Amino acid sequence: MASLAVAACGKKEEPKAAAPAAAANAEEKVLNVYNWPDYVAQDMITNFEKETGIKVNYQTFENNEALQAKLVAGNSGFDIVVPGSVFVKAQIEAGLLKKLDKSQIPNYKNLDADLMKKLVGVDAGNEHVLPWAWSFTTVGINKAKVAKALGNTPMPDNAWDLVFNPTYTAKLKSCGIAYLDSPTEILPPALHYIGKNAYSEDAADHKAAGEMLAKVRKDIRLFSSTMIDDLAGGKACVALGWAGDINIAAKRAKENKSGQEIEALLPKTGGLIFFDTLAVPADAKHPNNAMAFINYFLKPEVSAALTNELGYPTANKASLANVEPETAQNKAVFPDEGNLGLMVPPAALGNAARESMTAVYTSFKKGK
Ligand code: SPD
Repeated sequence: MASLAVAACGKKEEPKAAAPAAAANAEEKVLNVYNWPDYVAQDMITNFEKETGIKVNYQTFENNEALQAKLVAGNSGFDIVVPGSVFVKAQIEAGLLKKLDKSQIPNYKNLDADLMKKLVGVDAGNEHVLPWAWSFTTVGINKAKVAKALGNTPMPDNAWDLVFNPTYTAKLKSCGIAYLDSPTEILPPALHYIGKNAYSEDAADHKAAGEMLAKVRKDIRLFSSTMIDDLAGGKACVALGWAGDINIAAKRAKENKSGQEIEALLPKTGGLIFFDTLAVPADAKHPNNAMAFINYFLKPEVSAALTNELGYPTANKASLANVEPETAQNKAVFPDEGNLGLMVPPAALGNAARESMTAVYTSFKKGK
């Protein structure tokens, strides 16, 4: 009665309070998602469609550079994209991402506040993005093949030597070394290996990393966008890749009963932590559906399924109870405090630094 009386007096407070839901209903029931390959739990999309009636169109991209090009071109048509933390700051500064409407994301409270602090450097106030998953860039190996190719040479103390030190790469080229195919995936670990800031914006540092890389170029078999298959299928015995994808390859090799054991190593000098983040392009046509998707993803059991099935750690603290013990105890999924302390935290790269890295990477890849 009281609310009817207020409405009869012509006051607008109550309709305003109901605005987000009304807006969500007004959008056509469509959501266009652009994510990395092998990065969603099996039933997540169908379950979201069933629960919300929103039809999801799902496409994938292979590296941050490809996503960046789509966002910069504009009118991508995507409502949800998943940029790596290294690109987020520049994307926010260029006005490419919308602020999240947290009033439509009640499950936002499930996120781990400590991990969210790690993103503040790329997204001040955590206003635009939140983690889909995180992991670290490292070296992955097929244990038996690497042992055979190294022969009498023992495994190095520092796992990065397997991909950057010619003494090791010369031996491992026989079973195949694969690098990720992207300047911003290769230059940061190369800089870290030569003792520079992994996210240095100094072109002279990039040049020095390029000189180190040139010495191993002849030993690199693949620049891979299909690292999981390349490792699990035997095209490569060593990978400079993401721990999460190496974990997937390990699982696949086991399921295929290949007898091959694949492992993501924890380098003594540390891997490079990254976050892949959920974001909404500034020109998204279905931002309310995007918020519904984010809120759905943040349900504990939904976030945990990504970690259980794919070996990428979740930043959803409330979901940790749903993570299977074997996955929770796997240090290649959730590194312990000691290892985390050694790792390079996520950071941003500006446009000029990325251009300089691209120039160095392109010459390295061409072998010139
Ligand atoms: N299979 C999922 C791959 C996601 C990798 N994103 C990594 C970005 C690191 N900079």
